[in-house]
Amino acid sequence: MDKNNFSRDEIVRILDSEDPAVSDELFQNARRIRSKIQGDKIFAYGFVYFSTYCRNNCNFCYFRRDNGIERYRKSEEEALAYAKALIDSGVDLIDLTTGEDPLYHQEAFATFANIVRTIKQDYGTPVMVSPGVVSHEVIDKLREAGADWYALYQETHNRDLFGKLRIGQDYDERMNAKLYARDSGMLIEEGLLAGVGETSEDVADSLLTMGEIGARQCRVMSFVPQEGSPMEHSETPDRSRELKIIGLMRSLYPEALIPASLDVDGISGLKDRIDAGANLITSIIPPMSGLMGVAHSVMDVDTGGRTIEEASRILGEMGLRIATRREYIDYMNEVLRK
Ligand code: SAM
Ligand code: MD0
Ligand code: SF4
Repeated sequence: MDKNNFSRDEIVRILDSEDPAVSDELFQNARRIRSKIQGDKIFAYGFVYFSTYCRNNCNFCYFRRDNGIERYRKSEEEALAYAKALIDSGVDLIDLTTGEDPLYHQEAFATFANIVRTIKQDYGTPVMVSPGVVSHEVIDKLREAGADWYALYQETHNRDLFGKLRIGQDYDERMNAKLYARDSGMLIEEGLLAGVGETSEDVADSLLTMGEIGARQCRVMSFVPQEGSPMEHSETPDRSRELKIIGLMRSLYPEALIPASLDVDGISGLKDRIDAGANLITSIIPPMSGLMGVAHSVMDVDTGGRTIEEASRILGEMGLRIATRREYIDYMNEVLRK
């Protein structure tokens, strides 16, 4: 088996195999690759979901427009205070996320840009923006304000399935926003959802597409059913699938950032994802902030489970540690941007 260059058929075979020896070998190889590239370092991102308003109606999402939930918009001061607390706790980057909230793309765009600029310039910390699909002009301004990364997940690269998940949204418009950001010099993150009706062939196509479009961060999250959404009663998938996808991503893209998202299973899901080959912890959230996660909007947030301290403790038991911000910045500039 050629370890770093799986064909579509091999990917499908690994995904479909029920032999534990196949996943063990995949994960071992993934850990070996990670450790060769970055030793005992694991990166960590702070997550600030500063507006939960959204104009879209994604079938899987708690924050979809038609869900009658309580929503918030945080002010510039509040968002910056959360970001600062996360930075002081030791995260390597701040991920500024919103629902597709037109207010922050138009009238209140200055607020968004100010938050990015302050974190980047005054706090000396890299920034990822996850605002959904925005115009090229907004992407330009976010980049000029200092955003290093644009995160926008297709969820699947099967257009029919995309249409069933991201109701009323245009596949190409979403993809093109991402490609525009890449071409204008930003790093991009691509992502897929596991357990939303995709086939193993669809997953293989997503994995290969991530490489073709030059995504430097590649994510998979297991679907978690959301109250009040059309997929509320769909089942959450067995995590073995997400873990194998993480292992495959690491094998295919040795240098990529591959998240272990605390959003799916909280802090208790960290170890398995790191063992599968992830090299980045995402969704570190300031405790008692009233901020939300995405897939598990509240799990572990207020009790302090999603903190650097907790993550460090778990990594320590595995002989790993959180990378310093300097180490992250060097990795971004010397490995990912090369
Ligand atoms: N609104 C922006 C967007 O959709 O691009 C930014 C928000 S981004 C944090 C939302 C991402 O969270 C989705 O792209 C999806 O991958 C993930 N997500 C949302 N609902 C989820 C669920 N129920 N289970 C797992 N992941 C979910
Ligand atoms: C996470 N909840 O990292 C966040 C989110 C958005 N860029 C990321 C899905 O798990
Ligand atoms: Fe809105 Fe993003 Fe949720 Fe879709 S995934 S409903 S765009 S917040």
